[in-house]
Amino acid sequence: MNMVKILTLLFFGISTNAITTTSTDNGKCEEFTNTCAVISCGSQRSAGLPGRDGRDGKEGPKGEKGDKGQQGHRGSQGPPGKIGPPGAKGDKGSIGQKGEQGVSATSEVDTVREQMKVFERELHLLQASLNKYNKILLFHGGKQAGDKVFVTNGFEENFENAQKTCKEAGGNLATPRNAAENSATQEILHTKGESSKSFLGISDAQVEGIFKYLTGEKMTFTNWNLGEPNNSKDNEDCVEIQDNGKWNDIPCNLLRLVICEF
Ligand SMILES: *[C@@H]1O[C@H](CO)[C@@H](O)[C@H](O)[C@H]1NC(C)=O
Ligand SMILES: [Ca+2]
Repeated sequence: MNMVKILTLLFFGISTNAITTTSTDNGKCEEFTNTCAVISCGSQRSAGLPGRDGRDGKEGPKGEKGDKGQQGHRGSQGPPGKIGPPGAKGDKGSIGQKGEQGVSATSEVDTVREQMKVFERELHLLQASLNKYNKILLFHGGKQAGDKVFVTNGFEENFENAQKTCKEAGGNLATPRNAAENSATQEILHTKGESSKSFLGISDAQVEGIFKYLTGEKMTFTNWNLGEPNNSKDNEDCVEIQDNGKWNDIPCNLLRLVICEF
């Protein structure tokens, strides 16, 4: 075993010792150290002067790969990566709770139809009721003409009071606006006996000679007796209807049968 090899081994041992920390390697180092001491002692034979320092030996073979070092510190965070491709379509969600029942147009129409039927029935009952009271009224002396009904309370009053009575009853003083209405008024006079007379809702109190309805409207129908209106004694602003259906202007303070129209 030559010196170079021994030194190399020795160096290797020390190097190994410096790197490793295990107790097993420490034992190896002591072994090499002892070997070195024995050889050094054995070479002390000649008594000559010590020689010059030897030259450096050749570079030894490459050592074995060392053990893995300790893990390094964690690096700083890198830049964000590119946006990835869209993910696959997710699974279908579970079915939601059932909503409240809506009102269908069909059922609404049915409801309206039902209500119409109810209204129709009530309308028929109302019509029957009206017919009944109309019969009672006519039986009691009322006379109908179109949608008007003429009726008397059987009393005689002056023009002002007769008008008031009819208003309070919810009607008006009889005011025939056509032949049919005039006939209906006349018929009432017939039921009250001969030469019965009644005031009409007509007057020329505002402008002498120009008779108008009490509403102020122009007349649409007249049935004056021959020679009337004559404004006798310049005191005839009111009008009466006689049992022949003819009209005559008379003083407003006379008493006449009250006939109202409704
Ligand atoms: C005028 O009319 C009244 C009734 O209102 C009658 O009594 C009188 O005779 C009439 N006069 C004339 C001149 O026709
Ligand atoms: Ca007259």
